[in-house]
This record gives sequence, structure tokens and C-alpha cells, in this order.
Amino acid sequence: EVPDGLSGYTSVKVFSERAKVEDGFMVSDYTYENAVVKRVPGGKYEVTPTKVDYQFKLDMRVSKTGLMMVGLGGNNGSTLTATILANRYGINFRTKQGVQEPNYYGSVTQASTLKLGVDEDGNDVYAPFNEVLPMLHPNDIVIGGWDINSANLADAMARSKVLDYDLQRQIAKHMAQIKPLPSIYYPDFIAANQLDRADNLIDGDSKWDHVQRIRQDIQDFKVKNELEKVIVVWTANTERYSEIIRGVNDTAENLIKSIQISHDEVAPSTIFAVACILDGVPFINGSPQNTFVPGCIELAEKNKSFIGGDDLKSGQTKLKSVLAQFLVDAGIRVLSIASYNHLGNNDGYNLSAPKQFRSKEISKKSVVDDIIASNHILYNQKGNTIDHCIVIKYLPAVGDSKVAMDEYYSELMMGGHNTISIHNVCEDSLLASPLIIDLTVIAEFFSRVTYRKTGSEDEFEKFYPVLSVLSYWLKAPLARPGYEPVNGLNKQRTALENLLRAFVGLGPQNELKLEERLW
Ligand code: NAI
Ligand code: DG6
Repeated sequence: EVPDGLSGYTSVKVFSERAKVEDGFMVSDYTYENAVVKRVPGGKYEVTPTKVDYQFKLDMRVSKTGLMMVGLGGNNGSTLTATILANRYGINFRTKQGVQEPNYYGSVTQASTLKLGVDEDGNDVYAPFNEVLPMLHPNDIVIGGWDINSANLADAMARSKVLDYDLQRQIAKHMAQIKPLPSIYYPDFIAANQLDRADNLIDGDSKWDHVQRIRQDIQDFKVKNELEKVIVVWTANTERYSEIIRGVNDTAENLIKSIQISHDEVAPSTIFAVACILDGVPFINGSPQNTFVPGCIELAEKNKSFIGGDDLKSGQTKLKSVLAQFLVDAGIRVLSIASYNHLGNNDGYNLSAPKQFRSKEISKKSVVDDIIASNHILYNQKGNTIDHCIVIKYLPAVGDSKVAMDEYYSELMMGGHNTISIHNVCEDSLLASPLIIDLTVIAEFFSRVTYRKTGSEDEFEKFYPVLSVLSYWLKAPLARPGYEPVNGLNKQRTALENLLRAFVGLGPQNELKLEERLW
């Protein structure tokens, strides 16, 4: 049944001439305004405004969706599962502060708002982010996945030591029913100290058989739970980087051939990605390694299958993607950033091995690249970089409570200096789990969006497979080959909000406030 009005599916009803609901689809017209800039000799710029008209089409019906996590028995996997179940069953629990109701704090889609416009007096009005258009609710997500460790999720949750005991106690009976599927373990890719966990493995050594088995697992999960869609998120251990070797993983064809001969350089995460891509299942990499080798991206392109990554942007790096951007946008020259972590969870244990640390170091460092590139007044031939140092230490005693210390040292006017020091302690997995919800919700949402150029008779088609709208939640956003990733958190959020607005026939977010500023 199609509700009346332009939306009516949510609490937000938009009356725009540029959008209408027809047969369960929201169809909107959007003029994409941009500017093409030419740098000309003498440090000058020639700017030409551009306009392209698009039509977007969104299926308003949310699909019954499953989330399969690779690394289900880890801190993120077990914390997220318990949180969803606690919310679904409305399980309150006691902490030393009193009774705690379950919630989804830290999730943009579930706990943040989006400015819709202004009221009659010209003051801003906000609505819940997930009320602008129909989105998947986390309580409805069916959870499953794989782990190289056989612990059921009640035991995995206890091992993670993240959630309060009273919640663990009440939720254990639900969690115990979930057992990770056996997974693939190529010891060379994660730290040797993880060996003891590997007691739940798919038989055989053939990497091609592993791809087929994972495809089958996804299919079985879909059928068993009567799902329309499955989204797979890698939240297993950080792997070492794979070497990019010509003829091995540089093209889609070579990558498939390499998997067929079980080439050593194909990582487990790439095996999962390929399995998903072959069946059009969105695959998101929540860890820093280069799962998406060039051949894997090409395969996603060929199969028009969504991929997104890399590495969940939860705490220190999220702050950096705001703070460094703010300083540089304020015309302050950041000279160095020293970022230090210590943590005592299994992630920290795995990262205590040099190759796995290196993957994390790369992703944590890359976050300021485009910020530096955005300001040639501050960064130029005289000094074109920020000294950026990443340290991570494993300290078992602190468990999941990660300590992050950062020092931003900057140059001010007339040779002055400024030091900003930040000390941040947080339960790492409570910051990371809501990001997995958002990635799932937004990936499901974009799998319902198609577009075409206005006036074209072509079929509507899906967005480009590298789903860079997910960048907000990712430390080292995967970008379409040939494009630079955008790291600044505010830019990432603006893109998301404006896309949502475009789909309901609203123009981009603006803060002009002319109601107030003009007579
Ligand atoms: P964890 O170590 O608690 O969990 C990882 C799980 O993956 C373990 O249960 C392990 O047995 C399993 N595993 C390893 N290899 C596997 C394979 N091939 N197949 C299936 N399962 C496998 O780690 P945690 O804290 O849950 O983090 C997961 C990933 O997310 C790590 O790469 C971490 O760096 C990344 N990450 C975590 C954040 C956080 O705040 N917790 C934030 C950003 C990224
Ligand atoms: C310590 O750096 C371990 C990592 O897994 C981080 O906890 C995780 O990548 C989150 O990093 P950040 O920089 O977003 O807080």
C-alpha cells in the first residue's frame, strides 16, 4: 500500500515539486551543481559552474536483511550482537549508576539528527536521521557470521569483557544460541599469537573451494532466515598487507586465477570479498589491510557489486579527521601529530605484531593526506607535510578500555606555537559497534537507490560499486580508482546528508540563514 503525500513512509513528509512517490518508489529530480576549476599560470584559477540533471529512484521498501560478520566472536562481533538483542528484547540492566536501558548511542543513523530546514520563525528544525527516508532498523537485522574460534557468542561476550555483567547474565541464553560458522585461516596473514584461537576452520586448503564454501554459507543463511539481502562486514583481526604482484592480484582475471591455484598472497579477507562480489553481496572491510587489491576492485566493477572500506573510524582518528581539518581550515599550520594508543584487548594483542601494526599505522596515518593537500598556503615546497607518528602498545590490564593520547603541535602567526593535548579513554568496541550498524543500514539503503541522467531513456542503474558514501565511518576510505579519498568528517557527513536530501527533492544543506541575516 502506498501512503499519501510525498513520503508518508516515515514521520517526515516532504512537499517538493521535485520528488514524488510512485508504485512504492521515490523518484526525484536533482540538479547537481558544481564548478570545474582550471589552474592557469601565475597562480590563477578559472572557475566554470557546471550543472547536471539527474533522476534518482529509491525503493521505499526496506529489505529483510542479514548481517554476517567475519570475526563474529570478537569484541566487536559479540558486543554488537548483544546490543542488538538487548534492544530487540528490551532488556534493561543494572549498572552501578542504576538501571540502564539499551540504546544505540554512537550510531549516526539511530542516534543523530539531520537538519530539515527552518520553522516559521526561521529557527532550525531537526529530525532523526533515519526518519527522512525509510531505513533498516538494527533491531530487525538478523545476525550471523564466521569466526576461526568456536566459542558461542555468550562465551565470546564474556571473553570480550566489554558489557556489564547484569546484561551478560540476562542475554547469555540468547547469545549462546549463536555459534560462528567455521572460517578460513591462513596463519601468515594475522599475528602468530592468534594461533590458539584457530579451532573452527573450514576443511581443506583450496582457496577456490573456500570461496565456494563462503558463497554457500551466505546462501544458506539467506534461505534459513528468509532474507532478501545479506551484508558482510569484515571485523576479524587486522591482516598484514598483501603484496601487489603483477599477474597475481592486479586484475580481476588474475585474481580469480590466483585463487584457483591457491596463491599464497591471497588473504582470507580477499577470499571473503571475492565470494561476496561474485554473488552481488555488499562487502565492507572494517579493518585496515588492503583486502581490496586492484583485481578485487576490478571484479566489483565487473559484477556491479558494492564494496566499502577500510578500517572503522571510531575514536582517535575520527577526532583527527575533525581537528586537523579545523586547524588547517583555520589557517593554522599543523607541524606534527603524535598519536599514541595503549589497549589490552585481542585487537591490541594482534596489533603487537609488526606486520599487522604496519597495516593499522598506514590507515591511521592516511587520514590527514587530503587535509594537507587542501591548503598550499600552509603546505608547499617549503614544507609539505605533517610529521605524523603512530604508536600502539598492548597493555593487557586495560582490556577494551583503549587509551588514546594525541599531541597536535602547530605554528601560529609570527612564529608562535600552539600545542593541543588530548587524552581519551573509551571502551573501544562500544565505539566501533555502532559504526557497523551504520555501515549496514547505509549499505542496505544504497542498494535500493538507482539513478539516471534526466532525459535519458537508459535503465536506472546502481551507484558505482566503491561505496564511498560510507567514508564517514572509515579511517582510510576506499575511493574509486583515479579519485582521492575524502577524509574530513564534516565533508563526509555533508555528502551523506545532501544525498538524502536530494532523494526527497530538497536542495543541499546550507547555513545561509538569510531569514535572520537579511531585512
Ligand atoms: P577481536 O580480536 O576481538 O576480534 C576479531 C575476531 O576475528 C576474533 O574473534 C578472531 O578469532 C576472528 N578472526 C581472525 N581471523 C579470522 C578469519 N580469517 N575468519 C573469521 N574470523 C577470524 O577484534 P575486534 O576488537 O573485534 O576488532 C576487529 C577488527 O576491527 C580489527 O581488525 C580491528 O583493528 C578493527 N577495528 C576495531 C575497532 C574497535 O574499536 N574495536 C575500531 C576500528 C577497527
Ligand atoms: C589501537 O589503535 C587499536 C585499533 O584497532 C583502534 O582501536 C581502532 O583502529 C580505532 O582507532 P581510532 O583511531 O579510530 O580510535
